[in-house]
Amino acid sequence: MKSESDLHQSAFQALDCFQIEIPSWGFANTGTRFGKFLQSGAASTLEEKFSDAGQVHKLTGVTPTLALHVLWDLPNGTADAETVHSFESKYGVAAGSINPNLFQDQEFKFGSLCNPSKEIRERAVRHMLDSVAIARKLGSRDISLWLPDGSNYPGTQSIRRRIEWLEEALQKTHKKLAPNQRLLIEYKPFEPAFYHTDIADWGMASHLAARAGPQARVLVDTGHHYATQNIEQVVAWLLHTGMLGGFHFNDRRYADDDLTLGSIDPYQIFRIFHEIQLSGQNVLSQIAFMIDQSHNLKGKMEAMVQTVCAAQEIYARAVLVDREKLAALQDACRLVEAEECLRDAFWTDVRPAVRAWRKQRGLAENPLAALRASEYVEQIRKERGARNAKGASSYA
Ligand code: LRH
Ligand code: MN
Repeated sequence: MKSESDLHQSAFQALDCFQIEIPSWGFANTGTRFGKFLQSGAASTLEEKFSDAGQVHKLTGVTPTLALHVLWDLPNGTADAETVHSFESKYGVAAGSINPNLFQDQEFKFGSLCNPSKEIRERAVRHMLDSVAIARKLGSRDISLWLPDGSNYPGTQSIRRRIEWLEEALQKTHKKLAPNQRLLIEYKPFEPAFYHTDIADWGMASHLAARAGPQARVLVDTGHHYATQNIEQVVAWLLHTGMLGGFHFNDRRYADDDLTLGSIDPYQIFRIFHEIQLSGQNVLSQIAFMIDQSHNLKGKMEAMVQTVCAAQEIYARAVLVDREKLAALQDACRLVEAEECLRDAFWTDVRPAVRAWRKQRGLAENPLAALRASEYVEQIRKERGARNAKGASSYA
């Protein structure tokens, strides 16, 4: 059995290869259908989003990439590549996953890749191919697709024909991928559609990824599950079948609430990280850790730094599980001892170890306190306040 210091040593090593991608839209003024509470320091230009991401990476050392949403961040498509490269070198953060926007154009009212109109489907596929071309130009590995497509009333759309159109569209997209690129398929059970959603669960996403081609994988957004669903079991199956491509981490009390990771159920994220640890370190490079949150009330910079720190701490705890001992107790059906073996790690306060890891890497031991001391938030409030008071141009 591993000694205390061995376990801590493994937490240190684990933290060395822990990285998490942050979303550009996490810095923007976002809201719910009932409205937006504008923050004077919110980012709305791509440069401001890179600046904020650069600050988070400077403080935490583990967020080297920024997820971009095509129509929100790259309205000129591949023509924006030079601008992106200049921001990458200026702010020390690289463009990460490229997220197509197939959910805001009026013509996608009855669907995009699944729309009954062949013409509209072709326009949606073109947006997918543009997104692949942008990712190639920026050197991004992942094209991360979420589709709102679905319907609101029984009988109003053909679920079967939409599956065929989707398979066709994803195969066309997969054909355009460069050898190092991946197509991540994100599922969601409902919203904005409230009768059927075309990619509603992991099984559908897994089938579509397998049918699209060998570089397609499934993306698990932790907020995209029914409240009663066992998410770590879904993760175990996707790891077992080799179809897990990555995560959108957030937390929720009810549905797709996009709250900050670990704020409601930190044990949930711990159980997911534990399943990943059971697959060993070599799968890590194949699993994209990304944050997908909407900071409607919390200060956006604070919420992002808080989230990254929480993810590090919960990840380090999952690494502490004595998996050898646990496997023996599980197979011996020593239930309480097995449960206590898992919970011991969860209840271990790793914060001193994580602070020590940060100190050893020349990083702020307490990034949230360092953010406050930096007065970065005050600075961006001054710079952006007047503009933001007028309300933002695009959704994020
Ligand atoms: C959909 C989603 C998707 C993003 C969006 C911002 O709910 O999770 O990943 O495109 O949020
Ligand atoms: Mn998501």
